[in-house]
Amino acid sequence: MRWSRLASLVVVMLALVLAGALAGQAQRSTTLPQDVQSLIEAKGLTPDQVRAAIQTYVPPGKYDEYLMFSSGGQGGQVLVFGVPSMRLLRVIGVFAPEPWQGYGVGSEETETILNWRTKDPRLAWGDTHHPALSETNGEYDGKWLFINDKAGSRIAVIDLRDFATKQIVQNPNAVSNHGAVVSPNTEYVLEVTQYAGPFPFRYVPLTQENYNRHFRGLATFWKFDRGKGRIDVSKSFQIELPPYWQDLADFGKLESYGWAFWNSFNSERAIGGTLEKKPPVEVGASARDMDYLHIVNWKRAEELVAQGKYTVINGMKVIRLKDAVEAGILYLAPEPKSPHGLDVAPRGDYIVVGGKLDPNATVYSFRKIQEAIRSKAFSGRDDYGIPILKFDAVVAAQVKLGLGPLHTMFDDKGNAYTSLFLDSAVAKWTLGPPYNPPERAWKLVQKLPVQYNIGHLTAVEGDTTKPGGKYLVALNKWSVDQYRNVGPLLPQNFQLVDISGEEMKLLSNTPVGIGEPHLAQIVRMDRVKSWEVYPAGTNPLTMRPDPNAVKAGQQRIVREGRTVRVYMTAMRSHYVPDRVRVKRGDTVIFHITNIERTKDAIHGFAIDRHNVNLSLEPGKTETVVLRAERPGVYPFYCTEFCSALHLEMMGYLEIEP
Ligand code: CUK
Ligand code: CUA
Repeated sequence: MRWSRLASLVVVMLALVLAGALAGQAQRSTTLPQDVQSLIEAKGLTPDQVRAAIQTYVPPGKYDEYLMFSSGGQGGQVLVFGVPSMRLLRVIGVFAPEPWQGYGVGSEETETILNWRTKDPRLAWGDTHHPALSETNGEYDGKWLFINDKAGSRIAVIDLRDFATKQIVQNPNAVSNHGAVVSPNTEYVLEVTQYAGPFPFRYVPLTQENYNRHFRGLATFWKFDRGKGRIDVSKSFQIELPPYWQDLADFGKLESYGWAFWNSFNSERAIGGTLEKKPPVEVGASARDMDYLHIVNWKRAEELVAQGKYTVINGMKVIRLKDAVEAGILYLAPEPKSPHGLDVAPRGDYIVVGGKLDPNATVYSFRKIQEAIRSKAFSGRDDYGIPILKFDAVVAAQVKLGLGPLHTMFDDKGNAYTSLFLDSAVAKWTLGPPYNPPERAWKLVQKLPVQYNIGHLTAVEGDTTKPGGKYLVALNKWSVDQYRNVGPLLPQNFQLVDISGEEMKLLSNTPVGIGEPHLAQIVRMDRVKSWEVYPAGTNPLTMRPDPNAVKAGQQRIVREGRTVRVYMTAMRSHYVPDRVRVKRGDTVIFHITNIERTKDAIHGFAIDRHNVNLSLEPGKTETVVLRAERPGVYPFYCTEFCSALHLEMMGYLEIEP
């Protein structure tokens, strides 16, 4: 008895001790040390981490210094981040419907943009790779953003007054593209094909002979009309290229203004055939040690077009390959094994190429290229008759960086930064004269490990004539062990790096769970001046007054035969009219204007059981065309929580049998 009583006493005491310990633990997890030093110790932070945290912290009410526009990859959009906080500020719907913005779900304006010239019934996605900010004198001017869709061979124009897509053009002569890049004064947006296709596009049986004869690459110079803010297809032109797989391009600037450059891979012209026991494309396309840098005089191409020396194919002016060679518009230069990135240095004097399967950054000198062209320093011609400049005659340096160099950006201190895909690192290295004296030229300075598989990197205004230095973002594919497991599909990993000092320092990690971003560009916040509200009655497609916009008191319903037009207004917290009755088979056209002028008065317009949702920011007018097919009484309602009586902001659409 005594023993058992003692035992139970021990049990009770143990339980008390345990409960006390648990309570202590609970206390530890909810109460943080109040002074900074103890907090740092409790979290086990290193001085570098503390510095990074302070450097990237943007307190409530304060703004970021820079905006980063990133491609959203297979998600088909553009992502907008603040830098250095790396907070996601906006997603811009571009090639895929984006319901929050009312993009491609019912509004005539946005559905017109999404389907522009698209022969496919409906391309509901896109693969965005390369955002390109508009430039003036080789600097970002904060007015427009362009981005490509690799899968749909399309280019989109985004207006930065409202951060919304305004135009999508589809290439009628190409099936695939890689990149949008902008000339120093936004004269052109250049789209170069990725995978060659039959030219002009049609069916041709895929044999090696047909491939060599009928397949082509294509460079499209889309003329941008700044006044209209749109690509002018009638003033655009194309240059026919050999069926190599042209890759990312860059425009020359300052001393190389008027020229453009892009690399290529698969100059072997491999076409696969794995089931027939032929080598896969990856093997065939990596057989040779060299591929071809393309060197193009676009100013002269422009003159040729002005002289009428082009062929019109599917509505596009095309300079044929033979004519381009004859006119001295197109040259090749060897470049090491399966290159990928190509970037022109800030002064336009050097062209840096990363060789995926070569450990070097190969640097070409624009001056040497010009001399080689003048003195005809050719090592021969390719199968299509294009002169090949002698490698040694045009190369300024090869800088050994590590495994898998891809893309390069620049700072304001004469350094270049190259992503190393296989090494999972960023290499910092010095440019040659005039950026650095000869003794400091072409030297690897530092390699910073990143997590993992870095594709592009981007530095503050790092591809302009005046790079900003300060920050760099490594755009890594996959994050592996960097975040809590959220299933087998890994988030991408953006890493912010301080490049203001001698040594690169990692500042922060940002997971991106939306798509695989490729390139991003970082612009100074003060260069982008967007609208806070739309001018009253603005049509977002034309960015002009909408003829169907109404003011308070002008709302009405007009029937013309089987068409019913509803001139509606939205304001807190009601629609006028809020009851619309139509008959089955009618066409109902809603013209809806948000007549508010304060910037926190955004409304939506959704119709239950219909594919309709608009985002109506103050001043915007949009149109919905609806075929009344299924009799019923459907609520329509506001999808933005706009006011205390937001839930009451609704109406009924009656469709009579
Ligand atoms: S590409 Cu993706 S990492 Cu399309 Cu610019 Cu190089
Ligand atoms: Cu308007 Cu909610």
